[in-house]
Amino acid sequence: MMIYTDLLGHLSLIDMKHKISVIGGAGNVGSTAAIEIARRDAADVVMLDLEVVRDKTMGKAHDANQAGSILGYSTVIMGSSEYEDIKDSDVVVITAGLPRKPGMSRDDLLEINEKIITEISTNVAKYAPDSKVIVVTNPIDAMNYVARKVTGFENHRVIGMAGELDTARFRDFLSKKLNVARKDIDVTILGTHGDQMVPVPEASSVRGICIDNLLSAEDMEECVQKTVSAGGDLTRMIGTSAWIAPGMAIAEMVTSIILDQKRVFSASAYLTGEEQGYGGAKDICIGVPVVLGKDGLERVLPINMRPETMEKFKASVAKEIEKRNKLKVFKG
Ligand code: TXD
Repeated sequence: MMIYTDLLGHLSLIDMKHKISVIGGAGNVGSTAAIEIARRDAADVVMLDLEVVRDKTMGKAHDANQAGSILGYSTVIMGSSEYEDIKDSDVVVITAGLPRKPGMSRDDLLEINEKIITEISTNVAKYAPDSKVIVVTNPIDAMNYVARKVTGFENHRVIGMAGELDTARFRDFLSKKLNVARKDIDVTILGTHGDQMVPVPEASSVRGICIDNLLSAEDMEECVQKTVSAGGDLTRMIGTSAWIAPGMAIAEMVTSIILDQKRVFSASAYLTGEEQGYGGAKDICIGVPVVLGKDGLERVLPINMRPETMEKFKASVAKEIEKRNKLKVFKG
């Protein structure tokens, strides 16, 4: 909303709503993100999915609009299977693709999801050429790389969501160990979204008190291990990958961009080798702390890792390079 006064001095409100499109919008993560974005009343939402699930997409959009009567939001949520409908989107969120089934690793999805992300990115570049893109599909860092290459968008306009989910899980486990509120715990997680993610104790605190002062090394290691295995554990329990916390994480990132909040997230970014503190890692997308504002990914924050953390980060980078090398978009 923007307030302005007319010539007679009357105050008026102009609706300055933004537009967000969610590709894969009929799926678990996409529809949850769409509803949470809608609830914030700052943007209209297009949920786009395949023609074959058009009825399901439309039905979910109607359901979300009807929830607005109860919750009081006036956002319009539109179901669609036509790319013309994503025109003029401020942010396009890509959640389309296969999720993990129990026993699968995120990397098992590489080949099939690369095809899907390639097709979608081509359409995003055509129909929403000025948008920022948030990629969510797994394996996330590699899919973020594909989206950046195929759209041809600048680095700051293509961002991957995973770290915000991993940090949420880490905060939950730490909160139980420390018996303090989750929201008073700040953590950073670097590296690939997967077994080689790198929770960073030296960049984790309870209201600024370094976590090392509050937790034994064994308890910290237990929380780290639970965080690393959390996605797989939930997939086993639910039968598919989680969607509630992922949907909320997406909505937080979208909100920071459209309202120019400049909030800091652990997120997947394309590194050029110039970023300070990341050992010169380049030509990959990987999790680092970033500032999200109206231009998308406005800055990668520099970090000073302990030697043992740097070792883990380098191993994570090596793993991501392996994955990138398998991508069609990289091999050409
Ligand atoms: O932290 C993270 N990044 C993640 C990522 C957290 C949770 C889930 N993560 C990944 O998101 C998961 O491994 C999958 O790769 C995606 C989507 O997971 P979701 O649980 O939402 O999967 P669903 O429910 O199967 O939804 C996928 C939707 C479904 O409606 C398909 O019809 C649609 O994607 N789909 C497509 N839409 C448009 N265009 C194409 N080509 C397409 N292919 C599938």
